[in-house]
Amino acid sequence: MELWYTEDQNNILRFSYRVNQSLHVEKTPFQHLAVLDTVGFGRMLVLDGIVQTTVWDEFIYHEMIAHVPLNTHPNPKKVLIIGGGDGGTAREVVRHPRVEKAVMVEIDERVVAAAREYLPELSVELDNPKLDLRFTDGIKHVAASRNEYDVVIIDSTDPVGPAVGLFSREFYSQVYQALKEDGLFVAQTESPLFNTDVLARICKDVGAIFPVVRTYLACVPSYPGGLWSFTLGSKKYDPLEVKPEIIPALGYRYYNLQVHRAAFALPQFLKEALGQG
Ligand code: AAT
Repeated sequence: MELWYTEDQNNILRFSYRVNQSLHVEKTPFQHLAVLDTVGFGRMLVLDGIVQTTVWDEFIYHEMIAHVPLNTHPNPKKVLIIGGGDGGTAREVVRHPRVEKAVMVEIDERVVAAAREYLPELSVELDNPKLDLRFTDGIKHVAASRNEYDVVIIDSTDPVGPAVGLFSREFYSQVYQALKEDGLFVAQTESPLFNTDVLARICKDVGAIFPVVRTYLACVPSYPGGLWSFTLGSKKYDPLEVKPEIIPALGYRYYNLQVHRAAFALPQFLKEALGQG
């Protein structure tokens, strides 16, 4: 008998994965958590019925959410990661040679525990001495930080439940204050096709606070529609002016100089919806 897991991507679309077995299911204080072993995508982390990452395509999302901002800032010594409980973003951040310290603030300790047990490819660097892992609400942590970080990476769930506040204008203002005078941040900002309105609202809010706002895209097959967006807000550095000589040779699987630049090319409907480019 074939087992299938079906994700309701939104109210008009369902996506099904063929599954070998369910490895872990629990209700945490914050969300429903499952780890599935799929046939085509390898192990998969599911929170509240939404696929968060899979071993097969995680490199695309994690390299793009980490290395675009890290190579836009010439000296990203101190980095804050919000969310990212699977460890994929932290893995990319700590391997960047100019990062000296990374603080990771995840609200749900159980996501990290599940990643440590079932997703070793992602959680591999969670005990790296550069990383300071804390379990609390990212909103609280940011509100208590002033002029502290070079780069902030918001690797959050969709804007429902505990992540709603991570997509608010007030939060982006707090991120501005938590950054140093030449700091920058990036956030995963949903599907450019299915959530164009959300993305446009985010760009407007970020643009009201940061002098530089740029959205970039990558293909993440396990997210609704495949095409995914990230939005970068910066006090000084423009990601389009990336300096090739500062990109460290890290054995990337997706990211490189050409991808960095090309990711900011926006289709016409998005240029118009976001007022960019
Ligand atoms: N690396 C890709 C995986 C994620 S998971 C996002 C994480 O954000 C989850 O572990 C969740 O517990 C955490 N989180 C949610 N809200 C908060 C908060 N307020 N503070 C700190 N951590 C939080 C991202 C997947 C993107 C999916 C796109 N569809």
